[in-house]
Amino acid sequence: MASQNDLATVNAARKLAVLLQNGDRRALARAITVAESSLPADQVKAEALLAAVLPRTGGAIRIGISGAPGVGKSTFIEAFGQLLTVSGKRVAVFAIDPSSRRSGGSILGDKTRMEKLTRDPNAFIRPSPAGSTLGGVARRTRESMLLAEAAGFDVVLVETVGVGQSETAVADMTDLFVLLASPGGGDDLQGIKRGVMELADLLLVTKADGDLLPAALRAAANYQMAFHLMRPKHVGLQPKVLTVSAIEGAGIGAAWDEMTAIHAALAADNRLTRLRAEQARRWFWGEVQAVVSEAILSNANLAAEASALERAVSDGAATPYGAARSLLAAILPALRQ
Ligand SMILES: Nc1nc2c(ncn2[C@@H]2O[C@H](COP(=O)(O)OP(=O)(O)O)[C@@H](O)[C@H]2O)c(=O)[nH]1
Ligand SMILES: [Mg+2]
Repeated sequence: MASQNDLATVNAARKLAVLLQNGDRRALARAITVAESSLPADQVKAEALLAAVLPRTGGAIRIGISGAPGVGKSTFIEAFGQLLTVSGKRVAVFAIDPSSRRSGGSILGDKTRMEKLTRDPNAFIRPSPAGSTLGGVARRTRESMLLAEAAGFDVVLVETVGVGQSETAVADMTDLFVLLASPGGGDDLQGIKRGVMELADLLLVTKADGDLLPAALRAAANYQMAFHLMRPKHVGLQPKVLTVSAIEGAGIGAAWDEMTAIHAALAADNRLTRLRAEQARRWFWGEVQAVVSEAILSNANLAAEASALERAVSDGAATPYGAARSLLAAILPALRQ
């Protein structure tokens, strides 16, 4: 019986894949909803769907957009996205916000800042998937990105909330990591962590307009100096620092030109292929951990065994490694049943 249900599910997935590959935005929205669902039937469907579209993925320029809250990410994406759609490109915008709930994801609140892009037929904007763990949220965003590529989107933007570990997660699923910084008052680099700067391929100083213009130019010079003192992320590709004003539309085209130049340089000598292969490899090992954890927690006996071992570790009665080995010994026969 189960296999007949699965067959129907797989057929439904194939139909959705065809609609998706025709570029239908509603099909993309539905496909992402299926991929985000935790219902077992949807999981079977999502897996079939992703397998069906996989050969059609990889065609987009994948760009992470990061920066502290209030720096101007959403306003920049509104202006940048329109520049791209006007030139005939199709743009998908995703977000990673592990703190978001269905009712109030960061982009949902920000849709007011992306009013025009939201209504643009060549744009697709999706709020962050809900989730308590960054890993779970990141997995769904990666899958959504693949689905958008299969639907023919040329540029995929992933916005981070600019706090916690989300920057690393986004840098690990995109080709380029663009860091936004606001014009500071003085010489300080506004507490942007060195680790985050090291992820950047390009830094954009925002709000370079009106009274803030001189401060923006000063900040840009300071950031450029800071990059000179760092080892570049990619050999021979020193990150540039540009100023932009999303409100006046200044510098947005230059920022895109720089992004395409970096992307072309990475593609030319296969670094892009290697980068994506390495990202896929890490994703796989992340999934191995996730799949094993899920298998444990969905089996009552194993879950009980795991929490007993967890307690033993917290109490100092067992070492984490020893406890993990004991759990593995319990899992192997259980999986064969
Ligand atoms: N002057 C100026 N203000 C901007 C610009 N871009 C964004 N802002 C303002 O900065 C604030 C935060 O912008 P938002 O896009 O929501 O930032 P996010 O939290 O990084 O997404 C808002 O009040 C914007 O109006 C800009 O280019 N120039
Ligand atoms: Mg925002």
